[in-house]
Amino acid sequence: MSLQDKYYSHPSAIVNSKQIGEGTKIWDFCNILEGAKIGKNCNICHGSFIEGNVTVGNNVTIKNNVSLWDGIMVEDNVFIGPGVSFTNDKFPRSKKHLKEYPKTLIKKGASIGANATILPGIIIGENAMVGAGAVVTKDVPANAIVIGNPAVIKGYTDVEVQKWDTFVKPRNTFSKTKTNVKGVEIYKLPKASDIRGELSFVEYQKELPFLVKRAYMIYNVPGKEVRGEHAHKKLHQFLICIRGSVNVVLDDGKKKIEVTLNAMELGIHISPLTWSVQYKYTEDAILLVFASEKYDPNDYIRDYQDFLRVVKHGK
Ligand code: T46
Repeated sequence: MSLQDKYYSHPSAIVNSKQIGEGTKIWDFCNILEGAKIGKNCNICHGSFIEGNVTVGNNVTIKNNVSLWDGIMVEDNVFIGPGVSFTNDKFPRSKKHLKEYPKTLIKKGASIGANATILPGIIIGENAMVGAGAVVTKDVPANAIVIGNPAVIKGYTDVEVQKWDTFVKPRNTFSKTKTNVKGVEIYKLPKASDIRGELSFVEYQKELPFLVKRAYMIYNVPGKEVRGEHAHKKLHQFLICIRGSVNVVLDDGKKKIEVTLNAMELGIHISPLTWSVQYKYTEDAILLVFASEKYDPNDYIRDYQDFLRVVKHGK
């Protein structure tokens, strides 16, 4: 069987690459240069241009009029919308060429909306979603939804919004509720209210499931900033937003929830091996965190793929 029998290319397409996977379709007026590596079952639509130092994984969709320049890597199951503009030179000048082009990486399952622009050297994380027309100037974390120019994080894909006030018990009593994310519980803390004001408290083995070796506070966070984006190997944490409001995304590798911490009497217990993101801080927000261990940079898992691997295989 010849190479051409394994994939389809429209008669008007120019295909000089010899590394095209089975079942791939290359439509009219595409141009695929020698050296480009294209996986199986891809769909490369009208007018797309792919340079030689480009790798495209399996099941990738590239809609009309997309150019993939040298240095771009696209992993499996990525969707690239029509007219998406990739770039590989931050300060282009006519007839001046870089010795080496920055590497742009679009990770597994990510989608890029129509006419978005991706600056050179950007990494777009697993399952991220780039909105139509966004201008992506910074790396996009796994599962993030970004929009605008410059693109900012507006949310996370596939999160179930956890409304805490729908299931907590009446005020002034303590309650603890499991969530759909393994190892994450939401606590409604007790509160003593009287004419002098209010007092909320947490006590080990009642409202606090671990002994505290460390506490820290996060505050003065500019509204568009996103913190966290990591998991811990051994650390238990308990989060209380003691002023303002912050959204917390929690992910056990299978399910994701988003909780808005906007009341003093609300706490979240986060067990080890939970991917956590904190964002949408209000200007006045103060996040108080109790931690079961002293600070240890080696306890962090910062790469989402590593996190999924550890959750699945234990290492
Ligand atoms: C988490 C979320 C909720 C220390 O030196 N000691 C500490 O106890 C902590 C927490 C941090 N640091 C240093 C390490 C970094 O140089 O403070 C700097 C900022 O920390 P990081 O970038 O980790 O901040 P966040 O907001 O991304 O994450 C923090 C916690 O580190 C993390 O465990 O779950 O808050």
